[in-house]
Amino acid sequence: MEKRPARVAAIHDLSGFGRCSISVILPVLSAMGVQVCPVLTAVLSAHTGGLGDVVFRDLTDYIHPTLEHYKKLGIDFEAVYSGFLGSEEQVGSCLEFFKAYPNALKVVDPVMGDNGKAYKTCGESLQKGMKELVAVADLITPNKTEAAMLLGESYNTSPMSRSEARSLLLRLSRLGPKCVVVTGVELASGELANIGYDGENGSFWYVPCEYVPVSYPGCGDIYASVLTGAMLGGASLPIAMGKATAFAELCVKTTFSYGSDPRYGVMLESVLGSLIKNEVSGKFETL
Ligand code: PXL
Repeated sequence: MEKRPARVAAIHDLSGFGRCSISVILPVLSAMGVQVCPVLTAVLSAHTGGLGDVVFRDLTDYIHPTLEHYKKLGIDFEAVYSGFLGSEEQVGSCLEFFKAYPNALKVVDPVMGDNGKAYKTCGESLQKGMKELVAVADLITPNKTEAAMLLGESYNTSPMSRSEARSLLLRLSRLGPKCVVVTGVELASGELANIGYDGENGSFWYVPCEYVPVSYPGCGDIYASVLTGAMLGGASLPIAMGKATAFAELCVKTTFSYGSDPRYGVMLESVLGSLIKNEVSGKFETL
């Protein structure tokens, strides 16, 4: 059998400035010893979070022929991981990718919005398409806004009890995915946490995170990448969640300490070494 690092087809955009999507996914997964093959959905001069008029080039017609090329090469992937899509037509191409590699871990980060609002690139038909991807996924990683959008529920800012948090995870798992992680959930206890459900054994998990009063783009991408890398390395869902939370927290706290413009993203370069040395591990509890 061929011996090599795990390989991921990462279906995301490349945003040149602002440290999100492939610009962070590639270094994070490489640092964890995972090979990333970027399958670009769009190329942007910068992310869409407040940096003015971005240059946007859609790559919808690039994804299907890329898959055909990989099939012809006979290469395999241990994971197929989708994120920011540039158009609703790209949903069909992602479904083709998932179908072409049935043994791969199917990770869907349904990038659609934040803070109760859809990103301006994510209209209703793309939101509908994301549900089709979620339905075939093994693991999904919505934030609270995206969870509400997937469920067709209104965005609720009030803190959740633990049983409401479990119910949210279960409702999402009924859309199809085996494992569900929701990031950035405020609990009635006053804690901010990432919460998870593993449908393999029906377990619920809770990883508290320290509150930092700034929000940076790309943190969801960093979190989902560490989660994917850890799962590919054989970690259980709660261990992977603990590691992903700890690393995202390190990125946020380091950046916050410099007081840099939040739109520029987190200072990944300063902390990547700890991921390479495998020094990052976190805590978890049952939910
Ligand atoms: O991190 C999510 C993301 C990915 N890609 C683009 C974005 C964003 C969030 O704003 O604008 C282009």
